[in-house]
Amino acid sequence: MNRDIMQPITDEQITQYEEDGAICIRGQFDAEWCEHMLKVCESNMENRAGRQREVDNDDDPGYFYVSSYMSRQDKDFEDYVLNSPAAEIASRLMRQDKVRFFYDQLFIKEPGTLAPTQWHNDLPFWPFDGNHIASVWMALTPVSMATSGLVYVKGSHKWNKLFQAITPDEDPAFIDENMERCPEFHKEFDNPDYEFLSWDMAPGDVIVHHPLAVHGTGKNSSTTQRRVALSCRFYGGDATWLQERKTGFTVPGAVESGAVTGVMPTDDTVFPVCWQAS
Ligand SMILES: O=C(O)CCC(=O)C(=O)O
Repeated sequence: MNRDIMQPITDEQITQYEEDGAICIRGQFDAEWCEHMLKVCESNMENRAGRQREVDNDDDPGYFYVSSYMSRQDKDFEDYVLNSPAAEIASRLMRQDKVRFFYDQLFIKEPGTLAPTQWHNDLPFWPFDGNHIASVWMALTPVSMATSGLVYVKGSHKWNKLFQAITPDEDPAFIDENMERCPEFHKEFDNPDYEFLSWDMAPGDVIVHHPLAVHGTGKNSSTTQRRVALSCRFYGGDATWLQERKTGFTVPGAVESGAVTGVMPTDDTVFPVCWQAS
């Protein structure tokens, strides 16, 4: 399984990430990573390492499974976080010479799942502030808009807006009533005021997005194709802790390790360095 990126991240890709807030990067993970991590992610639905959320409504023939912090309990996820090319990709797109790990999150939508991923941006979910927090969302199955692929509002990271954090199960602990609910942008697909980005993806392709990029998905309309994606968040640069954020999101060990508002957390156990330039 490859540790280093398989081809350089280009200046054009960095500019695209900065301008659009999201970019699809292909061909950076070898087949062994893709096959191995698909198995690891699928078995997580059985062994349940990490912290789970799910949508399993009676009126939904599918099932939406979300797990976070698997890497704290499962060596295979830890190995991916620390030793796959994901951190280097994030680092280079953010023009950072070093990134730390924030958390990993798994999203599985069974065939026929009606539950969307509601339109949102990520920063309001987290006790963090800053621009240099990139999510690397890796497709482990074929993904298209029909199978609940992500759609982004191009350039929305520059609006400097925080929208209410809506978890898949709509946990009220996350919702800051002082924030605006994110508009339902699928109703704006024909509106020329917005441009939307989405990609058909093969296993091993990744989308990297900015913490303020607005994104969401529709249902998984396939009757046969499960959609599996692994999202890892890395930070550096201007990222700082924000204890006062109203969110149900807790980072195991963070406060005990001395994370304080306005300062980048640098505890090497809770937030290990995953990649740095040599
Ligand atoms: O995969 C999904 O449905 C949601 C992913 C997402 O919102 C994220 O990784 O930030």
